[in-house]
Amino acid sequence: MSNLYFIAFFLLFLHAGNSQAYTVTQEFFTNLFSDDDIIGTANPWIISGTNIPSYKYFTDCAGVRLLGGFQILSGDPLNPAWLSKTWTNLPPHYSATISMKIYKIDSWSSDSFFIMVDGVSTQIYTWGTTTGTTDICGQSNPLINTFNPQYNEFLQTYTATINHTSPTLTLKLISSLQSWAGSWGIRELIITLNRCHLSCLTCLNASICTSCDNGNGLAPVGQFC
Ligand SMILES: [Ca+2]
Repeated sequence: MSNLYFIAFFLLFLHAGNSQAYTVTQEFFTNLFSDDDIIGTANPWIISGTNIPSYKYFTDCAGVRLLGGFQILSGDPLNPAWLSKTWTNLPPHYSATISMKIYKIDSWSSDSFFIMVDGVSTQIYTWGTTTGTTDICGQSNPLINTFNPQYNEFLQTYTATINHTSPTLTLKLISSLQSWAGSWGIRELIITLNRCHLSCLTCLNASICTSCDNGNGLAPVGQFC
């Protein structure tokens, strides 16, 4: 290896060490949160839909607290319940990792649940009358002589890393449920950003800036500023 290559790799190593994850939010991990933590913060959640209550936006399901849940976030033929929150002034980044636990509660009939980022669906789950194996909250299955799983609950763990560069990120959750018969809730939401190198204004990934925030041009070696 020539000295020039050695220096180039050394510079790359130095710069790569400067990139880092940035936590946008981490919420709804305890069993103690309340409306104050949902709609009473400086950056409150927006909760909307025809059938949502005017207060108490949380429920408990089998010992854990959910944002939403049984008959808090349910359906309507025209305006089903939805949640949304926007985070602003995000540092330069190239992707976002979003994770949460989603609780399907009671009767869904090939209805879908949409995870949307900046107005675009990043994940669609479709759940039916046989989704879920245990009846842990919400309404109970009718006591009839045949197995009836319609009102069982189902826990969906979601984790995805998506391309994202905007300084603003809006998360919206909504279902296609038509009525009160089915509900949904979430908990343990985490959003992290995979940051650009600290010298970048924008970047393609942790190693390649596409513009600089300090008036400098891109360096000839390693694509940093
Ligand atoms: Ca149930």
